[in-house]
Amino acid sequence: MTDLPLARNPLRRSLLTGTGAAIAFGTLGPVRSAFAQGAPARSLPAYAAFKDAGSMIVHSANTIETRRGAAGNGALTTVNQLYVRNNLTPPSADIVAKPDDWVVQIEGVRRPKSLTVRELKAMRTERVAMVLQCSGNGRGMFPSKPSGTPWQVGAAGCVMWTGVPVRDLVHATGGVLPGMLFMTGTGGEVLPVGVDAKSRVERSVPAAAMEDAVLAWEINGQPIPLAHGGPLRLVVPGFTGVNSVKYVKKLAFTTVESDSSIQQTDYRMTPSAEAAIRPTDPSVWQMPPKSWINTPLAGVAKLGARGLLIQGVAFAGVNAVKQVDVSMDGGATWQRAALAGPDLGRFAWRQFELPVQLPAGQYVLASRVTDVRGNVQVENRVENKAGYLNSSWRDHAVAITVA
Ligand SMILES: Nc1nc2c(c(=O)[nH]1)N[C@H]1C(S)=C(S)[C@@H](COP(=O)(O)O)O[C@H]1N2
Ligand SMILES: [Mo]
Repeated sequence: MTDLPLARNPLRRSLLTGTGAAIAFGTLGPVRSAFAQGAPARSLPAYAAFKDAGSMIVHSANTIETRRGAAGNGALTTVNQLYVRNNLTPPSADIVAKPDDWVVQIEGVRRPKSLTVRELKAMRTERVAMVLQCSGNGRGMFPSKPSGTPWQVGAAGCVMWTGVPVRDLVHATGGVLPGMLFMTGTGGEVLPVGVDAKSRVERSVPAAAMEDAVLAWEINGQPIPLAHGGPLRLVVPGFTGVNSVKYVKKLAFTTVESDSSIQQTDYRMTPSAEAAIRPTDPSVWQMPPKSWINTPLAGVAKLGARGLLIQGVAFAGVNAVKQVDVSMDGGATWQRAALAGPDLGRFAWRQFELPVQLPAGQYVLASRVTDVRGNVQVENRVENKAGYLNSSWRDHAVAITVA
């Protein structure tokens, strides 16, 4: 019903699928909330058809999350189980047909340069494992029901990227010019004629993030598929997903933040009471410490001969995980869990596990991570208008019954 005005405008309908875009067209008024989650879709869209359908929740053609627990407790998330989020309709698949021909411009350095992926591949490569998490992951747990996709825990995964360290590129191009405070990546979506250029996906992060950032062409050892930003993606470890710009066509060091809507009027921690997201509110950049349990899930838990093995994942943005504590009584008391599996570096998540024996009864299982700097996962979500950065251990707790 509320969809009608959009149906009359095929351009908007096909191009714009996210909250950022909705804000760019701030005149949409009452259609915004229906629009913000994209066109309803039950099956995987063609560009993400390779996903493991049984593991995914298809919110819309451009918002697809991993079901809680579906990806198990592996160190890395397989590409066919990794969530997908596009703010605009992705570019044509033609761009990944000849990935080595893709060109990226480097600007804001002493010797600005255009480089093909082929040329990048001839440079020193680096691998980085990192959590890719949408800023809105956990939005579905906000009782305030902010508009936008109601993600649970599955707009997140941990993947390994291979590419050229941005600091090497900066070195090769003569260094960053003085006064450049930000690193700005521009996505390769082609905006149809007449669409405001502010709708482009262009994100700025503090320039210091270049020390960890990579221009990547591989994800988990395979060429990056279109769905995840191939042929080339800027990845900014420790920062929320929106900062890792897909199909990156320009990497610029800039004096100011991008004037794009996705930078200025979206992805900011605006207090809930405000009417609109304001460019002065803090941008969603580094991820706060967060963990959640993947087994058991809420419901009746079956105990094995050795009791119950509580398992989950924990990460802390740019900082390594120090410890994870697990509660079985909704946070009244805590026990230290063991960190399991390989340590893939400070930007990756760690698996944690705790074997427990539980008499029949009801339990509320929660996990709480502490990073090496002493930052502790928050008990309660930080309320904000758009429902970003929900890291609350309370919201992520699972109620189980042991029969
Ligand atoms: N070019 C481009 N980059 C983008 C986006 C986009 O729409 N276009 N979406 C961002 C957002 S909001 C997220 S959460 C991640 C999602 O990455 P994924 O689809 O590979 O999981 O990509 C980010 N990079
Ligand atoms: Mo996102």
